Amino acid sequence: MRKSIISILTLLAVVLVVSCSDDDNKAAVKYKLTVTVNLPSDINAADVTDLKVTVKNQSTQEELIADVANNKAEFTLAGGEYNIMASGSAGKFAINGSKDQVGVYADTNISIDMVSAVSSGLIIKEVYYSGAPLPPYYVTDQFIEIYNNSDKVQYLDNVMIGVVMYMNSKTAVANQPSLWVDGQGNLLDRYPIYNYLMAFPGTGQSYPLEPGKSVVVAQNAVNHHAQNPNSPVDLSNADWETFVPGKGDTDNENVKNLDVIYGNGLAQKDFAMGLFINPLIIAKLPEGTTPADFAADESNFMAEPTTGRSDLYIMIPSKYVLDAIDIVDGSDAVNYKHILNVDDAGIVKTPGSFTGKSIRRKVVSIENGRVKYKDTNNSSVDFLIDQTPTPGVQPTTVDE
Ligand SMILES: [Ca+2]
Ligand SMILES: [Ca+2]
Ligand SMILES: [Ca+2]
Repeated sequence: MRKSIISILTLLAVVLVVSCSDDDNKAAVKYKLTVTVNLPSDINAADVTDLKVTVKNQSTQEELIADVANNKAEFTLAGGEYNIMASGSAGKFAINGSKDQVGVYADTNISIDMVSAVSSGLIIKEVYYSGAPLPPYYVTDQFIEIYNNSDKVQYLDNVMIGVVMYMNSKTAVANQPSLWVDGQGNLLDRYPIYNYLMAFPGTGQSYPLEPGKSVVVAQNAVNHHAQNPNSPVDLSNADWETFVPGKGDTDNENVKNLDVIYGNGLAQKDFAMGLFINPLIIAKLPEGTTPADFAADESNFMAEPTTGRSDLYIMIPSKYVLDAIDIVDGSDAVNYKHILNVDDAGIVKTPGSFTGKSIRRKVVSIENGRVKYKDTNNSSVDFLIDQTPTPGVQPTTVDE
């Protein structure tokens, strides 16, 4: 009896060894991925430097980087789904491109069309949107900080702030491919704004922002930490706040209010950013067009595709975007982009909600106290996640 048990165990062990090595063999199969990068037409190939391709395995998060030679980068990869990102620079231009959810289950060739961008003067330095640690449920302490990263005075007048619609409004499912696509499945070149579109008031040069200066825009300009010790911020000294009249929103009379330009049928009590997914843009219309003019033109509105809902969304053209961050929830297995590569070639994967943490742009240099932030139009590499919020405070050390 004992002997037969031992031989059964031995047999099991052999089976286990055999099946393990079988699995190892399967995992060991590798495929060749060749990525061809197509440079933007306005970029001279001779000016391009630091051209690299990064591939990231979506399940293991393993990352590989290869230099581009003769417009190609090659990888040897285990089978799986990959996010692929190409980046480089050409003088004052950052060039970027990406492709998500590329399945590599055989030798594979793909090409990426790159886009060029010059950093705008006004950038989003920091965003805190994730909510204070629970309990209690406390999410009114959100803020956005806008910084002048250029060497010239920039004007906040008529700069608009909006969250790009990131969910199916009928099912309330957030993490799914955007509905706002063309017949080929590509994101539209204008963005539907969720909830409220807000804008700075002013007549053109009413609100100058000097180089190296910032403004904090609070959802509510109050001392949140005093109201809820779990909230990391005191926003009572914010420069601006979002105030929606007639909805029971609070108004700190010492802090200037942004204008409400439009609220759609889902309009809430206040301008609220997404707690999990938060594709954020700041934009400015051409000289002479005010946000109110824009909102008076019905061709600038669209209903949500495919769901049959009639609520209209105001659509902000990509060409007017100053800065954008495609923030996704890193705890989701798969993430979807809502912002075009030309505005943000990457995504910021955050650890989720109710963390009391912000995301902040990396500091590339500090000269005579003047901070320069990284803005390659690729938030995957431009931002630090999981930061203790520092509204209105610029770092004193360089991040990279
Ligand atoms: Ca408010
Ligand atoms: Ca106020
Ligand atoms: Ca940017």
